[in-house]
Amino acid sequence: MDKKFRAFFAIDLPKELKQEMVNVIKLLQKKNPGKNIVWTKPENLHITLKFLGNVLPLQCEQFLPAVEDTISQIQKFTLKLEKISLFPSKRSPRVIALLPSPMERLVALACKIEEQVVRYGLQAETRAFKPHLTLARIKQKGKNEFNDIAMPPLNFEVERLTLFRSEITHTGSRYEILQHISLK
Ligand code: 3AM
Repeated sequence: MDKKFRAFFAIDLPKELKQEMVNVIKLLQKKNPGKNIVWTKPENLHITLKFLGNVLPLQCEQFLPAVEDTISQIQKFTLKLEKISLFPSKRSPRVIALLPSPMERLVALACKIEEQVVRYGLQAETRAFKPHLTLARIKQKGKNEFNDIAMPPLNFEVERLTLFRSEITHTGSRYEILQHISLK
């Protein structure tokens, strides 16, 4: 039997948008130097829809056609990235993220994916799904002052989802594209 690997479904960002995000990250870095902040590498910028955990190649072969069938019936849509948000709280943030809207579209996509993958033995998420684009993780515990920036709203067309393989290395996560799934 082949070895399990870590995988997740996400919305990858178009190249041009990644460049815009690099500019946003640079502005944020300038306003928030130091502080033990690990900024997301441009190639890793994504919006997670469903973290699958460790999956077998055989499981992937089984759920992928089912996910493709469902997702290919959903219309493409425009996503707006405009608001910077801090998780879990403003006073003691651990994650700096951008909130995409309309969130309902992403929640619907995540539900559709989950409906299919649980049929093939994967776990349903117990926590509420809050769509976000992680810009950085703050490694410092406790109260952290965060300086926000004004940013122009960035729009992009969501035309496909991506199944990523994720590997944790000593220099951070490394993501490999396994499959794109186009929306209608
Ligand atoms: O979209 P972001 O970067 O916030 O935090 C992990 C990352 O989310 C998340 O899956 C994305 C790709 O690695 N993740 C990692 N482990 C997870 C878990 N056990 C998880 N999400 C839910 N449960």
